[in-house]
Amino acid sequence: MTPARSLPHEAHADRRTASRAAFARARRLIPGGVNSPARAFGGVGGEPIFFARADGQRLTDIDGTTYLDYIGSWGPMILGHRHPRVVAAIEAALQTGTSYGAPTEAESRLAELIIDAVPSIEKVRMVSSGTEAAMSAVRLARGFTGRDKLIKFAGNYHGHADALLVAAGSSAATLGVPNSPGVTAGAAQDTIVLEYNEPSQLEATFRAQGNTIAAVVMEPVVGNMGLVAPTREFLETARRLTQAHGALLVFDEVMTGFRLSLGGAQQLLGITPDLTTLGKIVGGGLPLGAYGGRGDVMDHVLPAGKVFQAGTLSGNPLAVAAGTATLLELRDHPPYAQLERHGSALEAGFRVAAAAAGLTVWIARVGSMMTMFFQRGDEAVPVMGWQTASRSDTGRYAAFFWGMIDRGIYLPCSQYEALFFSSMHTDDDIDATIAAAADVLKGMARA
Ligand code: KE4
Repeated sequence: MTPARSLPHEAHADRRTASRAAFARARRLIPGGVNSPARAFGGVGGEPIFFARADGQRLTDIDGTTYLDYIGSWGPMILGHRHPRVVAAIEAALQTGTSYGAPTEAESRLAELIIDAVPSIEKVRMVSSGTEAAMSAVRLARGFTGRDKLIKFAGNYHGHADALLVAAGSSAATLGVPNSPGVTAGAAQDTIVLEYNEPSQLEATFRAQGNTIAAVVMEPVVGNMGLVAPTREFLETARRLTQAHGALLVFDEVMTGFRLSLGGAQQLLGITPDLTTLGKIVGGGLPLGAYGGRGDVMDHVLPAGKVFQAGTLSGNPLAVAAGTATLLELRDHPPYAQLERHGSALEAGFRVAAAAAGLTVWIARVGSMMTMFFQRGDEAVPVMGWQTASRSDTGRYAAFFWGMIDRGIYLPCSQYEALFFSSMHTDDDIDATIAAAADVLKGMARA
């Protein structure tokens, strides 16, 4: 993988003097100057941009430049930033307290909305992040089945719990640490990593050791190696084998939940897992994750059962208020038809622009999640898993990223992430994004 840092694409850095100074200060205080590596621009070279505010579909950096936002905080901001209904809900919750460490009715109200929306969820437990949700779901699957082994897929990212930080995607892949130092052999020994969209590998693994497997954990639509859609056969094989061998099927819908439909990828694809993890949108941009599923499984969670999981700020009133307002807005005014229309236009526009520039790309999209993979050959190769995703031309992606930054479009700072857009993006925004992409790609063709 070409380290993008060696390919200086960051033109017009002089426009971002305040960001550069802020980054220099932050690096003295915070490892790498960021509180999450995905923000470090490691996948595109150059220095991260510091932001001052966000409004609707736009971000404004501390140098005063405004961008069309195609990250949306890595997924949560499906309604755009500072949606009036979400802001009002947070302000109202603020009037009565920020954290009680005791149950509130608002948590039951949000639980009802989640259970009503997500087909697999009969009971749900709230936590503070997607990582916590995935970590807890794995512990629950192991506690429920009494088994140790876990199957995950290369390029899938489920947060940074040790057992799941093996061949991980997202910033682990971007920064070349899919198997992080500090994850001990003991912690990873029960994690089996297979290739996504390879049903034969699932068949062989279950044939060999099906009675030792507690769970298959997967992104039902992958965002963390760039966007990779599942084949029907792959999904149905995972569902069939877990059922047949007494293992649990866990869909990690932290990214896809409430984004691909109100019921997430599982509703869109018609496959019901045993457990589902949630994050991002469910908290409306505040720290909230959740895991839920079959009632007979969830009743093993302490204090109903014996599988331990706890959290001081789990079900935090402000995050619950933001998540509730977000899910109510998505239920009352579903944006999915508009998101599909805009996604289809963006995909077609990027495809035409890349072809006109003579650049080889593979574009994958589901709803409002999309990735344009830059490839080296003359013929586009379908990206079906990490083996093909990891052959992407990350240097070309970096050039595209910086060209779009210079035109006021903020894309994910890695080839191995999906872009997201919101219900606040307009037809004009989509058209302007396509025009900017055509301009950048044409320039890249000449380079
Ligand atoms: P958090 O712990 O970051 O809330 O959720 C972890 C997680 C779990 N599962 C999936 C499918 C996810 O996409 C994530 C987090 N996604 C990354 C972006 N690809 C978050 C950005 C970051 O790490 O800063």
